[in-house]
Amino acid sequence: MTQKELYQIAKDRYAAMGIDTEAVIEKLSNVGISMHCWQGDDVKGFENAGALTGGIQTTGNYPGAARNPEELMQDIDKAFSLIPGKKHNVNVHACYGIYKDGKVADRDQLKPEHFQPWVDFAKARGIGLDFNPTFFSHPLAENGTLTNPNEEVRAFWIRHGIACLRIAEYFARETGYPCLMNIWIGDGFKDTPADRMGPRARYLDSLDKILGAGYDKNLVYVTLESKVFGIGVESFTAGSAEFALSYSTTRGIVPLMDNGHYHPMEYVYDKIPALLLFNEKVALHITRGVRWDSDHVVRYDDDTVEMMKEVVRNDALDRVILSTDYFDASINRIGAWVIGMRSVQKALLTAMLLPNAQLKALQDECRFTELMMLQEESKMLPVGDVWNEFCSRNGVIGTADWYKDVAEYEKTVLAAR
Ligand code: RNT
Ligand code: ZN
Repeated sequence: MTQKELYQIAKDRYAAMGIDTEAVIEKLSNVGISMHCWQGDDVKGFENAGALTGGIQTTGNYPGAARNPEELMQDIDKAFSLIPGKKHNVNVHACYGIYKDGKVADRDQLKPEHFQPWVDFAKARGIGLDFNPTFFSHPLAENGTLTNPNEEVRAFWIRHGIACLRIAEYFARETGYPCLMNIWIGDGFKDTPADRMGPRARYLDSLDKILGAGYDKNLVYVTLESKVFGIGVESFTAGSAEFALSYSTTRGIVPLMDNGHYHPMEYVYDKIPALLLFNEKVALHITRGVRWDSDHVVRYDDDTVEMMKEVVRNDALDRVILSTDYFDASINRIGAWVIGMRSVQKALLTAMLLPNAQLKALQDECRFTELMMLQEESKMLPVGDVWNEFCSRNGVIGTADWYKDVAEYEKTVLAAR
């Protein structure tokens, strides 16, 4: 049977359940996901800053990592050519500034001009850019950034935050798409602190000073990402969930949840609807933690599907900002991007192809056996045939054959690095 014939059968089966696959394909084609640039080079950036710090870690040394802006952009293009959907943003970190004369500007001296090649890249592809100040991998980050007890050091990082707001505004102005600027710091302590409030009070003050510099709220969505712990900061992190959520709620900025940043039995999918009741927008870093916040490549697993179900069935596609955040240096990095992005899309598709109204009604009518039955039986529906059709309409290969392209690219481009 051809793919078209398989799709036709799937379409009829879904139609019998009241689900319009044509409308779903159209809807999914319009969902943009912000793809993180840092999978391509293991979060190294272009500053030659040395080791990755801040309690995050990449493992593996698969050959072919991007070594400079040209290679990274070429690899992003390759990945995008295998990811269906209209327009996905690229999410850039401040340590990915591009210096024409080779002279790296320090973090508090960053200017829009250092990111002009990213703007050119985005404009040429008609996509948007998101941004992140980089509060790690820097000599002055050793004893904390926005929580640092040394006022001079803390002021340096505040200046960095403000410099990044200007770059985020520049991104939005130039590309025509709003720019999400996410604040995350790895500040914390390896061992039991003597003062848990002081660092948080300084963090709060630093954030107030950054936001106090002012920015165009129509252009930039500032988000704040919480975290439970990091490598080397196991006992305390300043930006805990309570801190970050209270801060974002009281300051009117957007909370960002990374699903690797909670205790293992805490689920971000359960938190999404709770936050949607109190926030106009909610942002996600979609990742996969294996035993800890390991930032493994996102897969089409229960966690991802459950998160996307909350977005879809609460009709919140325009309120939940989706971005990926993982880094695996042990496999082909373009493959890693494509697998992760497609997994999020497969999860979205699965959620869109569920009889959501019927499932909700069963819950409200307390028909819990039927609810469980239908939830389970729905898992056997031919999602894959709709996926293949969605991909081919978007000009990419739906089946495993897409990997041939990556293998070829590895042989012809990556092997020469
Ligand atoms: C770290 C956070 C953060 C980073 C990026 C590189 O635990 O998830 O979002 O991954 O800023
Ligand atoms: Zn994150």
